[in-house]
Amino acid sequence: EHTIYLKDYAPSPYKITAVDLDFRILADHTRVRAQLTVEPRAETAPGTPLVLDGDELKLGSVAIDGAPLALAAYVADDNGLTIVEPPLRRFVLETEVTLKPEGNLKLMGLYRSSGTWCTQCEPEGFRRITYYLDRPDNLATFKVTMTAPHDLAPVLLANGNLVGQGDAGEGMHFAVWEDPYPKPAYLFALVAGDLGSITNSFTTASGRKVDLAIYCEHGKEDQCHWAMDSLKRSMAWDEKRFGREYDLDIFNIVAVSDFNFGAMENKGLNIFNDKLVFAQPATATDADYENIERVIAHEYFHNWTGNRITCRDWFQLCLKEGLTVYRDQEFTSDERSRAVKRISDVVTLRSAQFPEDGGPLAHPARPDQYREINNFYTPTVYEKGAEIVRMLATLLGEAGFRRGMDLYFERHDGEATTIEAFLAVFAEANDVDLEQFKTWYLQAGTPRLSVTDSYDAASQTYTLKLSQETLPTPGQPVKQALVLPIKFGLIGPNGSPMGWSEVSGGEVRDDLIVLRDASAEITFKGIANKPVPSLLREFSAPVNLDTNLTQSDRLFLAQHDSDPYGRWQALQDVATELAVGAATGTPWPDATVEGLSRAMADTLANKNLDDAFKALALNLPGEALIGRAIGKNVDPARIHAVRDALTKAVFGPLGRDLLVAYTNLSSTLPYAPDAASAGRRALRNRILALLVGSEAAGASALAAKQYAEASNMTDRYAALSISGSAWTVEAPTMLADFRTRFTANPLVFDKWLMVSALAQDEGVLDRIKAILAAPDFPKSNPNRLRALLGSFVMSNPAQFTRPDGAAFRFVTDFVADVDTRNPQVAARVLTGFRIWQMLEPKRREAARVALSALQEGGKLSRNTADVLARMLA
Ligand code: BAL
Ligand code: ZN
Repeated sequence: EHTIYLKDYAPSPYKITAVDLDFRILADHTRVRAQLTVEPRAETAPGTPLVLDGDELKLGSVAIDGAPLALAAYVADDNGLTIVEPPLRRFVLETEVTLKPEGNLKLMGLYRSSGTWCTQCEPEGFRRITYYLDRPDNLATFKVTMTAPHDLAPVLLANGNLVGQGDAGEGMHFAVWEDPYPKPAYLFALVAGDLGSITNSFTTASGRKVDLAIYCEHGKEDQCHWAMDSLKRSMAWDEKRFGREYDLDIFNIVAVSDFNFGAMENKGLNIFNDKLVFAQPATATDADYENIERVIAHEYFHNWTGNRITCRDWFQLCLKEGLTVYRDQEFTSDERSRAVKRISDVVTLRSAQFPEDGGPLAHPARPDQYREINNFYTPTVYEKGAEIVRMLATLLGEAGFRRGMDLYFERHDGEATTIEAFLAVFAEANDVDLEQFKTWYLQAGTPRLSVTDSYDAASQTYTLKLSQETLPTPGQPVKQALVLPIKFGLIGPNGSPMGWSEVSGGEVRDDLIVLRDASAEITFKGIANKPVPSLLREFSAPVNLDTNLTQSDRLFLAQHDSDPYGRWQALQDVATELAVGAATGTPWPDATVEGLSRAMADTLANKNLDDAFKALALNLPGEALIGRAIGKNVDPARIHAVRDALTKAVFGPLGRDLLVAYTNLSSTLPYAPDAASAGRRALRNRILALLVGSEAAGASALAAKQYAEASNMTDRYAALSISGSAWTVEAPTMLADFRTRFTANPLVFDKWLMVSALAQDEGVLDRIKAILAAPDFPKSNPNRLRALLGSFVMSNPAQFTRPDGAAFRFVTDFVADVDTRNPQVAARVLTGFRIWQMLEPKRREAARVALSALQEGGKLSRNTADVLARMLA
């Protein structure tokens, strides 16, 4: 199988500078005529062929400067079109191809979703529309003419500005769009369909009025207002925080129901998975609202970090993705609670990225090879990529980071560039060396940071011994030391911060230790009492931290750390140690469980902590996280049982407090999506989960009551998922009710699918099979498939890994089937197996057998074959 290497990067011998596309869209096919202005590079030798990418295109004609090419002058095959001996001067290449968007179930290139024609071109979809240099370093201006039947497609949209439109006779009409900003083909988009819309406008800091519109299926316009509000706030925030203004007169968003990604940042025409647009209180949860806000912001922020400055090649994907995730995280932090956002992001990182980084699919944030680039839209590229940018901001400080960003925009606007160029602007703007820091982009694996402390009363000296280690990952047996920014504080016995008179042995700046070597020993002088260290505040580096802190030190931190993340982490650490012990044969000390229980009660009662924080704190680490803390020979069913038992032991004694708090948090106010209201609901629903989880008397009936009486989807869905997960006696009736209550809404159907997939009882697999086998199950829609299968493999470890291997076989059969329609969805679901080598022998063997059978079955897409090969390597 063909592997592509970063070291082989070379510019194309030709560049395409201008693109003129003419789409004739008909009910059963689309004809695309492309006029590409092509120029050889100065150094291109005569006779160098022009090799254009193409995938599943039906070629009609080829001409250069208006003259049809003889058959011998070009070769069209499965991979594209080669012009054997193009002129060594500027010329116009004209091609005509026919597409079948109606049968395009891969959802890459031009396809139809509920009748609407739309496109997805990142990373390599444009080659499914026309022959092209489908690589991000070719920047061209685009002019697009679309002609389509007026009745099927009254709305015709493409990138940039609308420069013409009119009647085209015979029931057809046309529109002409021009994008003045040169762009790579992956940012191309068009939409043609019968759509409704809402409109608004935004005036930029320099006074440019931008017309905003969100397009959607007729009848859903009412559900787009939150997305519009989020867009306007994003535009204002990017001006204020990064000095970035929008640069066209129009910004359009289109919601479609069949989409592989969450959304796509096409220049001036973002296309969204409709689940990330539609929100109204009766059908969307607080989490949906926050997600919509985040993704609207993310795609908008790409206009500068991604579109104005793009990637030279796909190895640099995290140049735009990691940076843009960092920017959207900062947006959410500014709009909502910074501490809550940080903790939530840490949870996501640990549950999605750490398992990737510690398993067979581990890869650097900037990979140096791939077989299928679609498989690299990963938590490592996105979330670890954002952590790397965050560490840069921590090391340089806010002002230093902004200086670097300003220089980045100034220097690289209009370019396709690299991680090296990105780091260079920060180094230059701050006069620092980032050579070692760059290793974060090149090295896979989650480092382990070990810290032990000691105190000498006689000399009033306190010492921290730090060391770091990163275990080998596929293809990288030897690891370098990384630059670790470690935010910290020392806390005195009375809970107050402690200072020191002198520090030596390492790089310490105020509240930041920077560890650059494999180890360091840092000594603080003038310390009158033994402190408790709060380490890695704000989770300032994406590492696994090991310390010599005792459980009572942690309980102390849970009470006294001024860093909310630190408090939250301390509670997590106490619980993790208890759960790991119990799952591996060390019964938990009752005193520690009681201590944790009291700490949880104090957290609940604390008037200085906000509800959203409490909702995160009053929770035990997830099963997957406990499994990773154990590390090998993992038995997920045992972990599930231990976690249930720990929930009862810790929260059972708090039953009365929890019930009182639950009642006090009730609200009769109409639903509002703001952070404070959402936090209140989050805490109340967390408490409900604890009551049900600790089997408090009447708890399952209380959940059923909340479900029945809920006035919004957040409360209804919480009650449903809590009951469904525990599979309470009321759960089946609630699920049946939910199904009929929302029959007409596919996005709510996804919630039903998710709850169905996450039930913790042994009947879950058979129910999933039955759901999938129903003749009307929409087997081509990515949202439906991810809701059912994605949730099951990623978030129901105990049932997915059942020891008889039945779930493994079911999932691999599913992957083989979906792979024939949509390889991206198939490959993504398959990544759920990434934990297989950590399992205990029986489950491990069952997983290996299922994976091997899938491989032996043959005929897999490149996407799925690539994941599978790495999984079994
Ligand atoms: N560029 C693909 C979708 C996203 O990350 O915004
Ligand atoms: Zn992105």
